[in-house]
Amino acid sequence: MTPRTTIALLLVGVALAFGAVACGGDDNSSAGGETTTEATTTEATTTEETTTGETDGSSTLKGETGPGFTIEVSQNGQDAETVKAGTYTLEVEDKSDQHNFHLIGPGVDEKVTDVPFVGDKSVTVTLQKGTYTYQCDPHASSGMKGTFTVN
Ligand SMILES: [Cu+2]
Repeated sequence: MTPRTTIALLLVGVALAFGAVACGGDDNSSAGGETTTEATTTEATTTEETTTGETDGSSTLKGETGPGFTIEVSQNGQDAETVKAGTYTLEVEDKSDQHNFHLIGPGVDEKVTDVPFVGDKSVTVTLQKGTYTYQCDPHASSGMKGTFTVN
């Protein structure tokens, strides 16, 4: 991600340099300068969107299970305790082949990952008012679970 960001910044820098040169020239080249600026904006926006999608976002929930006997759900980097009703992208990071991620609640019974699975998996879930439980099925009885409230 860092190399990509660096390249994007370099491109912006080059584009700005060209723009400055164009603006410094005669009046006829000002249109070209504007075009360059627009292209730069588009690239910068694309980079931001990609970054935002990967890190947070109001309609994204993150789930994490393993590598130890821990499971959690967070929103915007904070432990999710109350969440607004709506449709979410649930991004689960399964860090162990001994645990899974299972979300249970009103209208939802979603085994996002299986026990042997290790890696990232995303699902779309629609959350309604009520209490949702996320758990690792083999270890839920040992406390490897949690809840959050949807209102
Ligand atoms: Cu487990």
